[in-house]
Amino acid sequence: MVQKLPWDNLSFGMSSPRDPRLPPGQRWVEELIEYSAGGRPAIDEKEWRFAVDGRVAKPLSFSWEEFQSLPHVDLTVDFHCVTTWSIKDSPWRGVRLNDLLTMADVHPVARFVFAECYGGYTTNFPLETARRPDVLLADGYRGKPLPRMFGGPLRLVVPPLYAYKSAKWVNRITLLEEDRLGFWEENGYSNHADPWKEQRHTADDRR
Ligand SMILES: Nc1nc2c(c(=O)[nH]1)N[C@H]1C(S)=C(S)[C@@H](COP(=O)(O)O)O[C@H]1N2
Ligand SMILES: [Mo]
Repeated sequence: MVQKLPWDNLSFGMSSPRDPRLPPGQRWVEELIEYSAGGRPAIDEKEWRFAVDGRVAKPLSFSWEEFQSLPHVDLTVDFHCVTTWSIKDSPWRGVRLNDLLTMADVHPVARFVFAECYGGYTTNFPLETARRPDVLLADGYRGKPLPRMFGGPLRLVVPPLYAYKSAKWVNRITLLEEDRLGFWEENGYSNHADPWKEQRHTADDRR
C-alpha cells in the first residue's frame, strides 16, 4: 500500500496536479501504438468466424454478416498499455461481450474467459470483468471499420485492464471453470493487469 500524503495533490513549479483519469506510471499519447506479438494476420471476410463456447448452454458461431446484425453500441473509453502509454477517450463501436454471454447462456460454474485470435495470440480474464458494460467486441474505431493494424475485423476492448487483455483479430471466446493463462500472462506479465494497482508483472498480482 502506498500511503497518500497531504501534499500529493499539490503542484510545484511547472509540474501539474495528478490527472485523476491517468493510472500510476502512465502518460497520455494521442493515438494507439500498434503492438503485435505475431504479425498482422489477414482474414478473408468470407472465411471469418467468431465463436463463443466452453461452459455455455448454447454455443455461438457467427459469420461476418451474422455478427454485423447484432446490436452495436458506441463507447468512448480510456485505454492503458502496460508499456506506459494511455489514450484518453478512444471511440470504439462494437457488441457488448455481456450481450453475447447472455445469448450463450453461461453455465453457473464458469468463472473465466479465454480468448483466442487469428495468428495464435491468446489472453484471459475473469467472467466478472467480461460482464462489464464497457467490455466490447469492437469492429469500429473513430467512426470507421476497425483497421487491420488495430485488430480488424474484430478485437476485444477491455478498458479496465492493461491492453494486452484486449485481444486483436479475436476469433473465439471460451468459458472456463478454471483460469488458463494467455500468451503474455505465461510470459511474465500480470494475470490481473489492473492499471490502478499497477499490476504489470506476475509478482504484482500479490498486491
Ligand atoms: N492478437 C493480438 N492481440 C493483441 C496483441 C497481440 O500481440 N496480438 N497485443 C496486445 C497488446 S500488448 C496491446 S498494447 C494492444 C495494442 O493494441 P493496438 O495495437 O491497437 O494499439 O493489443 C493487444 N492485443
Ligand atoms: Mo501492450
